[in-house]
Amino acid sequence: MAGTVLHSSHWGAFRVGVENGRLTDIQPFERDADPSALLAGMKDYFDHPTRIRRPAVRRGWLENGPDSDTAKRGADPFVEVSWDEALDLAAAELARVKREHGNRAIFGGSYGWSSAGRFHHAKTQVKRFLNAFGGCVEQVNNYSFGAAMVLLPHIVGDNRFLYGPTTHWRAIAKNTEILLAFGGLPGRNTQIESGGCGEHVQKRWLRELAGRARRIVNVSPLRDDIEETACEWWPICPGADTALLLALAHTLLTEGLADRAFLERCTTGHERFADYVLSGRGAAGFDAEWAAGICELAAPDIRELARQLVAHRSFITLNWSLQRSDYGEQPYFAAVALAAMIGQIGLPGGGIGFGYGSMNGIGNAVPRFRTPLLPTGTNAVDLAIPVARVSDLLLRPGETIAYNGRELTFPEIQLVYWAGGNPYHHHQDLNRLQRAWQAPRSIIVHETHWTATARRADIVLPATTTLERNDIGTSSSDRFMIAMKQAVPPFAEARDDYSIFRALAERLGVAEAFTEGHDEMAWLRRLYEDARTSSNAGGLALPDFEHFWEQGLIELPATEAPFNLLADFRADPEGRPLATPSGRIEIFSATIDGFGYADCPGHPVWRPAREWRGAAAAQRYPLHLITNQPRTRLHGQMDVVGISQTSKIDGREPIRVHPADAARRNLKDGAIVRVFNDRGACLAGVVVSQDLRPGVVQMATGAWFDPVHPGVPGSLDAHGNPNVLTHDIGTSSLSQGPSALSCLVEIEAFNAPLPELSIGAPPPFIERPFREPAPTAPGLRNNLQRRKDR
Ligand SMILES: Nc1nc2c(c(=O)[nH]1)N[C@H]1C(S)=C(S)[C@@H](COP(=O)(O)OP(=O)(O)OC[C@H]3O[C@@H](n4cnc5c(=O)[nH]c(N)nc54)[C@H](O)[C@@H]3O)O[C@H]1N2
Ligand SMILES: Nc1nc2c(c(=O)[nH]1)N[C@H]1C(S)=C(S)[C@@H](COP(=O)(O)OP(=O)(O)OC[C@H]3O[C@@H](n4cnc5c(=O)[nH]c(N)nc54)[C@H](O)[C@@H]3O)O[C@H]1N2
Ligand SMILES: [Mo]
Repeated sequence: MAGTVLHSSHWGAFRVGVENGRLTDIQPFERDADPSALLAGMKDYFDHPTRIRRPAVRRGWLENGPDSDTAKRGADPFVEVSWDEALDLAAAELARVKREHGNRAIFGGSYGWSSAGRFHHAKTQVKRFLNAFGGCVEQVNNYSFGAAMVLLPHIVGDNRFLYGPTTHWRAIAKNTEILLAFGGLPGRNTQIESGGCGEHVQKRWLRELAGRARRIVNVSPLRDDIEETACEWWPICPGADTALLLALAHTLLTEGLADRAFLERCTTGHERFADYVLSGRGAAGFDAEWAAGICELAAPDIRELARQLVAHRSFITLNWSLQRSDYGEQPYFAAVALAAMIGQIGLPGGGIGFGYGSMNGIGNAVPRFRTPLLPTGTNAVDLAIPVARVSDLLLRPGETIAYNGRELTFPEIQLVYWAGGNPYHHHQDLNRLQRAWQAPRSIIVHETHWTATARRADIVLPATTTLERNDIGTSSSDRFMIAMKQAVPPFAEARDDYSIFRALAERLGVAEAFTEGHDEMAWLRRLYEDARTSSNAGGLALPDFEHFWEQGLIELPATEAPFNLLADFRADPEGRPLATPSGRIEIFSATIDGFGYADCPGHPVWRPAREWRGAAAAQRYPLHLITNQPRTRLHGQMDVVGISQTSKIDGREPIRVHPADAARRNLKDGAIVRVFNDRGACLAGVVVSQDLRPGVVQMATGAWFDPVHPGVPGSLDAHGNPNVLTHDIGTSSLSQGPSALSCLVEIEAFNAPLPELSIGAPPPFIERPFREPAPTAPGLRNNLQRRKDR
């Protein structure tokens, strides 16, 4: 039997060719005019040698359980076991930790993207399961816009700027004359939409805008952050954006161009910010000449741009990357202040937005509807850490950090549960994470593939991929809801996360709370019908589940009237106030000021990054490393196949280097280099490129972490995961977000024989009975190491 099955992924909808239950090919969804190149890798990824075939337990843990030598994670071989044995071990360990230490000793943050389906969304499943079991320490916020999502509610009342609806692309394409895009509008990134998408829209709008706009300015260290569209490139120094924003504000103030009427009606605290801009650093203030030196741009250009931003309809967008750096709150805070001074917030195609080059759906015109969502129940443990403080949590039990006006004390974690995320992809300073990872007694991971995280777990449970189960793919910023029908049977012994948790819940006596008696299809029906009922109440008529499932998709109408975020507020600030204390845009926030944080005061300020050109470390590490999103994969997913593999140089992740920086180090295109700083080192293959400013090097995230000596923190990563180099420091006390993009490195030719890569094959397995003696002195090294870290 042959046919195609409609399905979806974070990189778009697609059709799976199936013959006799076997996957034959993957084709883009016919309605998508600009499908993602990532689809091409899926077929090989599905049954790649790194797929996890059977449940597996790390040898040391199988022998010694929670008393094992945790320093052996990543080094020990694995033992494949039956599902029953694996589930019994996992359930017994969960029960032990709960009994001996309470649920506060279980960390179930489990951050990560897993797959597009809303039911089998692994992180949500973990949460639901652990909540049914009595709760766990959770993670809040995200790596994407962790600083922005804590800051923005204080200054504009909520997170509509991030979660939408945001100003429509249509409004921008039809009205905007000057588009100032910090971090550009990389089409590479807008391949992706969380929850999937039926159509990729950004390129079309950008093209339409380019046909009529006066100026599109790509303010970015990388020229190709805008591609295929005529634009100006302002090759700003990384981390300098706040300086440029303050200088633009300075010109508006000194030339009398700020919109006083808007500031008076719609904002509070603008006088304090104006004082800071004009006299916060002596008589000259934060003027264009000062900023020109910091940003390495020309002062007259900055002044002229400021004048044009008020003279014409202008829109400022900052990509999320800008706040994923030291004091990442500041460029966002300063941009809101500048946009308020320009006075076009709420006008058609005017004002400010974020992330138009970060994700496909930003600015997409979609009617409001409720997306299906698996309820997670309530967590009886009242502690959640900001997501990027994971190593701190594990390394510093008993210590307290400041966070958004509160104090959080880290408990001692005994057990880590992770499904659907890859901390050895996403976290910064992986050598520090490796030390932190030794602290818990037990680590349980569900994975589809032998990622670096799966290789560092004690119990590994093989999960199905999305192709092997039924689900619903949808995002609130895409017009298509996709019935993701199972295309092929589960690979080897893989099970879906829901079935795994159901089996554990049965063993632990919480099956009823977890399943509510539903199987997969019953859940899909219920989630869909719940969402449909609320969407229908909102005026959108969705078909019932049977029709949806049979049709295979729902296409919502495009919203015709272009939406401008905060237009209602602008029209009537008294009647339609923001949810801030003043009801207005808070250019000075008394709330933030009241927290008393030197690293994030009450109004926007200039703070050079901790890791910055002028800093002492820059003597030894003169290159600024940008670790942006990969064109060739989603994070770590599909790194071992497809265009990700063909992009590698001698198997190593590419690093782009400016010709001047390459020449100074005598490096040719294709050379293998060691990229290093005090935190770590990895190999990479040089691509000499004019598309980045001198002094900046760029490596995408996502190469699977492959240290030469697994289990030994500090060992050279042979493959090119740049998170061995990035630092693990919160953006500020306000949001404690990740600050990956502030990072200095040096590179040098690597002339030694190239170390072999191990990541393309499964880890070593061993069979019982073991012939060599068991590892001695369990836990000893681990405890010594922990003491050293405190
Ligand atoms: N240096 C640096 N680091 C960064 C960033 C950066 O800009 N610079 N960006 C950060 C950002 S914004 C993000 S969002 C994170 C992303 O970090 P992650 O979301 O952790 O990265 P992924 O590789 O997508 O990890 C998802 C994992 O889920 C697995 N998976 C897929 N489907 C299933 C399933 O059904 N069940 C189970 N159990 N597992 C499944 C995949 O195999 C994959 O390993 O990275 C962050 N890290
Ligand atoms: N293909 C692909 N697309 C993705 C993802 C993926 O893994 N693969 N991940 C998705 C996810 S989870 C997220 S959160 C978004 C993230 O979206 P973003 O955070 O916007 O993405 P980045 O690629 O990190 O950054 C965009 C650009 O910002 C520029 N930039 C970096 N630092 C600075 C700076 O200091 N100043 C200025 N002006 N520019 C700077 C870099 O040149 C970079 O190319 O991307 C999504 N899109
Ligand atoms: Mo993200």
